[in-house]
Amino acid sequence: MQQMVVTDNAVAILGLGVTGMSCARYFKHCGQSFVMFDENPAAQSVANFERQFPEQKLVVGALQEDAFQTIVVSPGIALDVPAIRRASVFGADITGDISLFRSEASAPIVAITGSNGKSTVTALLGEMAKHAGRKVAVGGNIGKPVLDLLLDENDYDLYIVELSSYQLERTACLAADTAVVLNISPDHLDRYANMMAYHQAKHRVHRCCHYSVFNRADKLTQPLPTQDTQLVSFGLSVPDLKQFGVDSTLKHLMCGPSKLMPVSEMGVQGKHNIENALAALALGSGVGLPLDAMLAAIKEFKGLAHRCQFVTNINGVDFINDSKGTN
Ligand code: UMA
Repeated sequence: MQQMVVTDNAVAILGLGVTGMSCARYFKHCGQSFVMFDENPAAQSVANFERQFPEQKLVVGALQEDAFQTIVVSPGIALDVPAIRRASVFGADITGDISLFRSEASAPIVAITGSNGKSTVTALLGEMAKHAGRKVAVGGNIGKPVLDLLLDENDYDLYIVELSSYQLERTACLAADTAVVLNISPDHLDRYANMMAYHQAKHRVHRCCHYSVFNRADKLTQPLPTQDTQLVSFGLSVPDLKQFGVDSTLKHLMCGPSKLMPVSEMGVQGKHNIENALAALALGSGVGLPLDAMLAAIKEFKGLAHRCQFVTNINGVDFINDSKGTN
């Protein structure tokens, strides 16, 4: 990994959660000192930080807004709080871990966002890439912070990252090789002024992207076409040439006029999972995954625990565990 571009010591990290800790590991690796801020850290997090970074300062409290050139803000912290706004006026670069990752990552990036299903599509695409023999790293909002992927010893040739609107809103230019907004429904409206602001945050995933995927049934997912971007759609309808969909009886996954596999052979069932599989096929095609490897993964994939997970059927009623789903 290359060295960080920041040359002076004026770096702050806001938020001592998993993102903040991954930023701390990253800066330490780069030989960059920093100050960590958290308004209300867990006692265990403070102990971990002090043990792992005894030479770095931890401030429990608000940001000193005029003291830093670069401020890396954890996703759970809103950007419109007064201290961050004032720091921006003082000329600080307000950023997030995804921007740092973008500037260092040398392998192609597939970026997945949406209101629902993003963890499932991220995990399924990861399985497809493994089936294809790729050295793939999977992370982001799904769990493992992206900067930790850079610090892994592995020589990855593909990154698959799930991104939340919080992460995207502080990422200047993602320039993913392939990206998707799976669907958009009202979410996180405690953090956004209105749906438009949430929509705009999600669509940052397409900035400078080479191959953008969208959901034909959800117009809000469609990016504005640009000259350099190839647009590919997926949806529960009969697809046009080179698009992904199903036949009119919903019995086969299709690419254009070609039947890919019977829906009945999928490892997970339900219309939402057909959509997830089609989205993953479209994304995988964008980074050159072979069709046979992708279909093999769809057959084997059993879904994620606690996400639309079939539990049992009692007296004809299906019981589904979706306790980890966003909505
Ligand atoms: N904090 C402050 N001031 C604040 C708010 C928080 O100091 O105003 C501090 C807290 O005291 C805490 C730290 O910030 O110590 C937590 O930071 P964080 O909320 O950014 O959480 P992380 O632990 O860094 O986890 C984040 C994501 N969390 C959120 O976006 C809220 C995780 O997504 C993600 O897995 C992780 O980074 C790695 O990328 C979770 C999530 O709920 C699963 N995401 C939402 C979703 O999926 O809908 C967006």
